[in-house]
Amino acid sequence: MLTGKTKSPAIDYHKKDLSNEILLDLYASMLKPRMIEEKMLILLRQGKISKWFSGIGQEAISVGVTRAMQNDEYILPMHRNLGVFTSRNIPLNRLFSQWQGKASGFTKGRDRSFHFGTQEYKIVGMISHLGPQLGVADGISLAHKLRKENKLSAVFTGEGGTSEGDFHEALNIAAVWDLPVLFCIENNGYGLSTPTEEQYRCKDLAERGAGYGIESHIIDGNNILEIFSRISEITDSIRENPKPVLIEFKTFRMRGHEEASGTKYVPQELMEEWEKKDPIMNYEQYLFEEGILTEAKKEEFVSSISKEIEENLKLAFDESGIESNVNNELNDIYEDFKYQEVSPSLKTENIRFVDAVSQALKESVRKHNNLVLMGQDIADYGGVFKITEGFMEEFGRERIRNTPICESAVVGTAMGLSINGMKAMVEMQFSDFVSSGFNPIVNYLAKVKYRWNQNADVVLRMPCGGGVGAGPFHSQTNEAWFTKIPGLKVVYPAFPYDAKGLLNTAFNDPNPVMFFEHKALYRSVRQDVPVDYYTLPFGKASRIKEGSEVSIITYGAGVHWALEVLGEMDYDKADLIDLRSLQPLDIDTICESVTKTGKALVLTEDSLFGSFASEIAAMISENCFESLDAPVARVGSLETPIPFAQNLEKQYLPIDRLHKKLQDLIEY
Ligand SMILES: Cc1ncc(C[n+]2csc(CCOP(=O)(O)OP(=O)(O)O)c2C)c(N)n1
Repeated sequence: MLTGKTKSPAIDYHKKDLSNEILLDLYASMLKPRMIEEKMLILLRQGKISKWFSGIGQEAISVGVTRAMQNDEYILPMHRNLGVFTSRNIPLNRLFSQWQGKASGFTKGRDRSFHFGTQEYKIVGMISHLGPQLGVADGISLAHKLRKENKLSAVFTGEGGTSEGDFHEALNIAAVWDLPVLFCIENNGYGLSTPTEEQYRCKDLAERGAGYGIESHIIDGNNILEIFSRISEITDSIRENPKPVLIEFKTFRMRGHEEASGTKYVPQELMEEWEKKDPIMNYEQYLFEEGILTEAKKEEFVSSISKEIEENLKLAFDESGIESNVNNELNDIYEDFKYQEVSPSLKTENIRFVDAVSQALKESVRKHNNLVLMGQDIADYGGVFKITEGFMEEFGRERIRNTPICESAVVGTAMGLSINGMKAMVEMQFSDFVSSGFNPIVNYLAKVKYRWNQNADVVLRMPCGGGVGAGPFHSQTNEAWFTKIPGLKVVYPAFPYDAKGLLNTAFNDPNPVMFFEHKALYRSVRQDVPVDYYTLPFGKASRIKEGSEVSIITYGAGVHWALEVLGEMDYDKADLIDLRSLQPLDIDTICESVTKTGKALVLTEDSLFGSFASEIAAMISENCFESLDAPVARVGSLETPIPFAQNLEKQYLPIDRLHKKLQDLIEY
């Protein structure tokens, strides 16, 4: 592939005033990923590596873009961008070890191929879901913009990935916030086996730029000089005047989606046509014709790259396999966090739950000057629950940011802020809408620390819960969607005092925290709360009532329902435990209580099947079986969506069933 000489280049090159040094560097920089790939294809056939996504024929894009970026600017590549990694001079043995799941790679064997990031080389690799990458670039660039650093990020997607909602959301956010992001579409003709005409209807994807109100360009993705010169001009202009720019690179995927899948569905003529436009052979020919490259010089490049590949492959193959050790795995789920107790002052005021949340938020924005709040209508309007009312006046529009209705890319943006040294909060307008941002939460934020040791310093505020007559889409309590995902912390206070202290802790904790706030408690529950800043630890339940005959374990609105029913029954022998935080969970307090009483009732607002209450019931059975005098009782909502009409909602929620269940358990 690298030896042939074409008659004359099928690509029109203009070197303008580029020095020979740069021209040769661009050549060698394309040659390296090509030679690595050719080696990988051999190893694949020998069964020495497992899977390979080829970027052969697309090297000019990775190399041209990376060379036009500054080394301290982030690049977010996809699965065919080996040239980004090699152009950032990552030692090849580390790449090879990464692909073999070994310790010198970037993920301790936990993720494969190009699914990793590295702060050292300012590369943020993809997750398999493709699109979320784009919102992350928004966040990285927002951090640059807020710090007035005149830097941009460049993010890649295939043309297939542009059909995902994340593409639309990320471009839209970048547009309305004028974020310095270079969005690079590599249009290589096929998304797996799907040709472009089955992927989208517009003529060129670059046309979409106009739809977002952003600049866009079409660039020949096989012409390294056009890419390097035009992207250099564009990146200069973005640095000077922060703005998003959309580039559509026209290129072609010369091999199968991955090596095992072949290219049978691609017409042979198309292959032949694009083979003539090979970005390396053509450029090589051009350099020969210009007298810039000689056979001797080419041989020098080839032998030095080949030596580098062989030496580094040997290092990787000689490295032993990753050690498997359960503790290593479990210890890398969360970023270390040393909780610092800030004790409450004696001075208190009687405030509502909603005021406590608002106070913690305000104090945390004051305390952390790198914290950015994002949410729909949270700026001038103060949020639908008025929690951020007046914030914009104190902190300004840069830190208190109204977002478009783009939950997924906003969560991605929060991730990007964290990658680039900031803290972020996202307010879901209602916790129900988190389903539109579910993917980046459970697949990006939750897993990123485990995958490549990057924390997600993000708090997601979740106004949740029923009893407010708001129907199926404004009333859910969806904590169980998240409690089962390793990597997330889940906090669910029931009182203003706890809400303030725990929310302050959430902002100190460098991990992703899902903070549930029950809407029905916002204005109905009051408490004397310290006026100053204080913190409370996660993973510590609170004993609301001390009793010896039955344990009631619950959280959120359940705590108030339990208090109500105990009052109605005039029963004072219950040990009432408010969990406050679900992940981490205070198993010790639960077990201690159940061991003492011998009876346990677990109460949740969620419908029972697969609920968090079910998990606690299982834990009690497993850990406290010998102390139990009765089967563990669970009380929750009906197995239906939550209905709107008052009587239906009342019937759905567990409160009316609680009395009887508790009575039965006491009498068991
Ligand atoms: C959300 C999601 N859906 C489906 C897939 C499976 N998948 C992986 S790559 C791919 C094709 C991507 O095409 P494109 O974005 O054009 O990139 P290319 O592979 O052509 O470089 C598909 C369907 C996935 N990874 N993520």
